[in-house]
Amino acid sequence: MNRAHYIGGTFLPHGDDTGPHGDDTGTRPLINPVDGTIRGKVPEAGRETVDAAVAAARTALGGPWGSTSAEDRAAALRRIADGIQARFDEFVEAESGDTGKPRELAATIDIPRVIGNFRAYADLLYGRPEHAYATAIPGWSTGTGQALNYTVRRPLGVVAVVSPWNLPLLLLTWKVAPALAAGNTVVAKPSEETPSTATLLAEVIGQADLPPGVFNLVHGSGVGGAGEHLTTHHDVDAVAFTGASATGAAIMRGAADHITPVSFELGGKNAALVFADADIEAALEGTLRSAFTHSGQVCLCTERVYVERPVFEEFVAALGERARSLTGYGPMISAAHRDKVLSYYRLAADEGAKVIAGGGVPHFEDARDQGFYVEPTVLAGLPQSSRIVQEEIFGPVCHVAPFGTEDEAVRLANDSRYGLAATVWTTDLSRAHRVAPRIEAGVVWVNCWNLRDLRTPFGGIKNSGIGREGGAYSLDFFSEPVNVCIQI
Ligand code: NAD
Ligand code: 6OD
Repeated sequence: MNRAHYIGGTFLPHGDDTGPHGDDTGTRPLINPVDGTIRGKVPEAGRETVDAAVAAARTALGGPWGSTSAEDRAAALRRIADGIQARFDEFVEAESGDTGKPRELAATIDIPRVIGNFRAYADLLYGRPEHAYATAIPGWSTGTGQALNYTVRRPLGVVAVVSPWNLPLLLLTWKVAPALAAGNTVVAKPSEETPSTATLLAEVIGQADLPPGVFNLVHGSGVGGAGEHLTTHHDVDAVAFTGASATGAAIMRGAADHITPVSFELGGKNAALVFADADIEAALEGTLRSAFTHSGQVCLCTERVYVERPVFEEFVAALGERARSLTGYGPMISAAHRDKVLSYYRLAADEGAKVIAGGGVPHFEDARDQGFYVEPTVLAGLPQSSRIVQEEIFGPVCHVAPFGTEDEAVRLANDSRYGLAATVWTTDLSRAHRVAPRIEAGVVWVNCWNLRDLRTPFGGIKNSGIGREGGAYSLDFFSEPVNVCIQI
């Protein structure tokens, strides 16, 4: 597969045959996290390549795309969704190949959601209300009678989309679809670790009859690379970013020079609160899923579990047993990320944590032993101030601690610099309603986890993000209201 930049409706030649494009800085190897082998190459866009992509997006804004109706754009999004659906298996293969996630996960979550993102925004365009206000002319103004105000929304312009490696195309299209729906043009930069499905998307868009330059793709790394060139670019009108909080802070500093609006979905250290009145079986299965899906490499994964004292010992023992029996899980994305996660496992041991399950590296006696696997791990016994309890690890690990009262549970959940998501397990309806709104997080699930309705607001507070995406929230971010006032 040729993972090339896609600019102005054309894939640029790169790498093997032709050498780097423009001032590209060569290629980097793409590593298979399952067995450590090299599975391809990714070009590293230099500044000229990023400039060319932004220029193509700017030109496309002034072309036919700039005057498309919502109906035309909805039809374009549906053609993209159909194009992905037609190549479903190829997308699954590429997503699973880049990330190492089990094919089943890519086939049941990632790629269906990618298609869902395009379809959802095609549908949502029709539900957009337009506002009009009849205004009485005040005495001090000239003229008499009334004025009519109406508010139209216009696209922001050229939008930069920068996305991470964990749910590569799901998170990229979660921004690309509403950005296009609102009439913007896009320059996307996927993670350098997972460029394949974004490249397939460019192929699909190339066949979906969108004007050239409406969607552009550049590959490359972040700091000092394509990501930084793009997000600091003077001709980019908005940056939509998902990734680590520290990266968000760096992007925000760069965006400040041009007062570029940003939408950020950042890190998390998500809490689950398990009350003694919960359906314990459901809470156990839910916590297992929320801690270990995609080996903990989902920003919404639970890394802190607080359990009410009367059921604490029983819960910890059962969660440990279930974590030990997990099979078929995927690796960490890279050797570097595996080493980071293992450094937290070592820190936990050094700090005297009780290792209830895992804590090391699994042995498979096959090629996976050269891959980047770590064991699903359950820890207990550390104080709330421990780095294990405070820092995002982004691996298959959770720490379980007891609580005594509802107030204490809420206090512990909120004792974090992050505020992305939380889960509450209780059968007491009043308690659920009391507790959920007190939790400092953008999303609170009660007796479930990661149930997503694409119309609902999604995002974090504190270090977990700025703004909300989803449904009308995304369409609001990706467009600007303009008020027109006519005296009548
Ligand atoms: P990352 O921040 O390292 O990289 C994300 C993207 O940003 C990549 O494309 C990268 O090349 C680019 N990038 C890095 N530095 C940059 C810079 N200075 N300027 C511009 N671009 C830059 O994140 P990651 O390691 O790919 O992903 C894991 C992180 O993402 C975790 O912290 C996780 O919590 C977070 N995440 C958050 C959400 C959410 O919805 N809140 C979703 C998924 C992942
Ligand atoms: O489901 C979504 O829309 C979403 N933004 C999920 C984020 C997952 C983070 O890894």
